[in-house]
Amino acid sequence: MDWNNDGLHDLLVGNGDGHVHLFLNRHDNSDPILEGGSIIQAGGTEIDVGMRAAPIVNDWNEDGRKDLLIGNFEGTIHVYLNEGTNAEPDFATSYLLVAGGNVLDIGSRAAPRIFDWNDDGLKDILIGELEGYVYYLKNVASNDNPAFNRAEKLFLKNGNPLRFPSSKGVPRSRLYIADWNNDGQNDVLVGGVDGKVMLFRAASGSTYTVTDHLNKSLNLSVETLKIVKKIIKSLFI
Ligand SMILES: [Ca+2]
Ligand SMILES: [Ca+2]
Ligand SMILES: [Ca+2]
Ligand SMILES: [Ca+2]
Repeated sequence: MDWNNDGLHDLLVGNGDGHVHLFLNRHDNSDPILEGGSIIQAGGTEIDVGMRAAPIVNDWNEDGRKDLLIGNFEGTIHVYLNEGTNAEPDFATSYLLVAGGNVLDIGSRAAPRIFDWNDDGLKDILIGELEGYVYYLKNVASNDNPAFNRAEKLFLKNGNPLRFPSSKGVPRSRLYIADWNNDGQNDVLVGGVDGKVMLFRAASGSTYTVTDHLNKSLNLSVETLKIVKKIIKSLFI
């Protein structure tokens, strides 16, 4: 993520207290050296989404300027549209994401990702949350003015909902989407509170349809990745 458009990757960090911290890279991309850090503001005051800020950067309204979407402990997602430039983002106000005619409330600890899940050319949202599930918000409008029906859970081929299991209380799913095994189908990586990462893999040659409303044929199976715990832990602290 290049916050100030200088070609150097920067770091944006959501904090437990609801703030979003920016650390600008003042060196290069092969050996980043980060500046001390500042708290992102909107309307002249520090952004505060309550608790457990989970920010993502995306040009939400497709006006060519990066915007900010922030999930939080309340289970909502705040949208901050950039009224400045890409080099100097500036935010005034925010609104809460709506789905199915109501303010989206996924429960708790909303951790969103933006991705065109059903491959129809419209960006969708996938959301991790407190209970370890992954919710899908299908964009039924446009890319410059997205609109969503109610959130649906992702399901596995066995009919169970995709969920990060955890022996340490609430799982707190956080996800990333990538074609992990390079078979041309998107897979889902989910991290949880215990520091582990699970891979939910779309099997090749699948004839299974997850659910009709997902409008996507996927055969999801699960593998636990034996990734060194201390490395993964550093990503989710
Ligand atoms: Ca930069
Ligand atoms: Ca924008
Ligand atoms: Ca889509
Ligand atoms: Ca794949």
